[in-house]
Amino acid sequence: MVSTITSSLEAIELEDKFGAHNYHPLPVVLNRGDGVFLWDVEGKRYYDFLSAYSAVNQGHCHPRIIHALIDQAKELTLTSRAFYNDKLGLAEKYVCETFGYDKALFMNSGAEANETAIKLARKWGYTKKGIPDNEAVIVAVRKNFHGRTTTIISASSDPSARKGFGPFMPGFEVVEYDNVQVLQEALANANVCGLWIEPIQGEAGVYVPKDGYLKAAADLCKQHNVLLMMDEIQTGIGRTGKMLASEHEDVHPDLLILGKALSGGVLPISVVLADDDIMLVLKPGEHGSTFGGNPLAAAVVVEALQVVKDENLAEQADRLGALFRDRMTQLKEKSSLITLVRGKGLLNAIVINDSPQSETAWNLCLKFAQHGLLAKPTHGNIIRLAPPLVITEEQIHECCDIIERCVLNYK
Ligand code: IF1
Repeated sequence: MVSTITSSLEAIELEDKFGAHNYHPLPVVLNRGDGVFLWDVEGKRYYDFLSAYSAVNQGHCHPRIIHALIDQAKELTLTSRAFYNDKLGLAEKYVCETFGYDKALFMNSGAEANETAIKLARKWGYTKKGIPDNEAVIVAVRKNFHGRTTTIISASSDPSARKGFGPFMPGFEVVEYDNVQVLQEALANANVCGLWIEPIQGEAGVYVPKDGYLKAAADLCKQHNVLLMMDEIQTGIGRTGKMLASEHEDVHPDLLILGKALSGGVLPISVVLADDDIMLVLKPGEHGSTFGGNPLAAAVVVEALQVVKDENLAEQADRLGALFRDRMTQLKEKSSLITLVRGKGLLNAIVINDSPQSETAWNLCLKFAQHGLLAKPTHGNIIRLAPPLVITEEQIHECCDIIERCVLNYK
């Protein structure tokens, strides 16, 4: 018999006893979400400044997306790809027309979409670029984050992502991010099939590369016949002030990798988009997944993206993001606690004036929570601040007031 949780402590104790300890959550137990707000078991309301790592750009439980979910759930949720269904083709057409590609391959998690992109780039390298079998190289960059599978962490430069999980997948060369010179050298290797980057490095602490880096990377890929594999799982779907962060530099990746807000945080949906000369290297039976392209996800993704367009969420992120960074920059001038403010659109971060090993950022996030705002440090002394894109100007100011009060009174 499943009972209900009546206190935060009870929930935390249950997870501690019966759940793997692969996370260190803030001591907040949530049971309701609506737009920019979350509530805990005791009924306290919070502004969500993490947005499930940019998966709820449309706001928690967006009525239109929930409606699409419920309507489809009553009809058909899963057929497997052994058969066709009447929703997948519509969703494929919708995302191809939205992002300007010939074909889409739906998966579930972001990691699966990145794994799909790796297989596509490699197979394209062998069949189209003439790379000798099993010698394809994908160039990745330091401080990347693309997921947690053993192949993906094989390209990670983060010891905590790799320690204890070897042996690793060969075929990755990791070079410095935001450095065009090293790209020139790395991409000149005839065995390189892909360059795998994020347009802004989220996990690394919202690291925005210098203007022109993405464009230079795209040009070098063209010059060396290398596929540009752009992981927009966190930066896409309006988060940085454009539908895709790549658009800030007019870059059109060869392989576009999306996830998270593709479903508005309602269920796991990811997708890889590419043109025919790349996507058609995959033949029937060579790739897929049980839930990939299921009709429930297909119905949700169309509505979730239409909400982003109808509510002009990318433009909203651009406008309110600038306002937010202005407020944070003013705060930085008033407090020695903040050394840097950076970001684009509503994907921002403040860097705390303390070592990455210090508890300062964590303690500050505990203070934020006490004052009704949820955020969490990434990499020790960096606090990512990323509300749902449906936040209003008035709410942005209210949240900046909360952050300011906590920072200026921090002891
Ligand atoms: C966790 C990080 C963020 C991503 C990019 C692929 C994936 C992610 C750019 C994989 C996922 C999530 C994973 C989540 C926390 C969060 C995260 F801290 F792990 F690194 F956002 F920065 N590419 N990021 O950001 O997508 O398989 O998770 O659907 O693992 O705790 P996924």
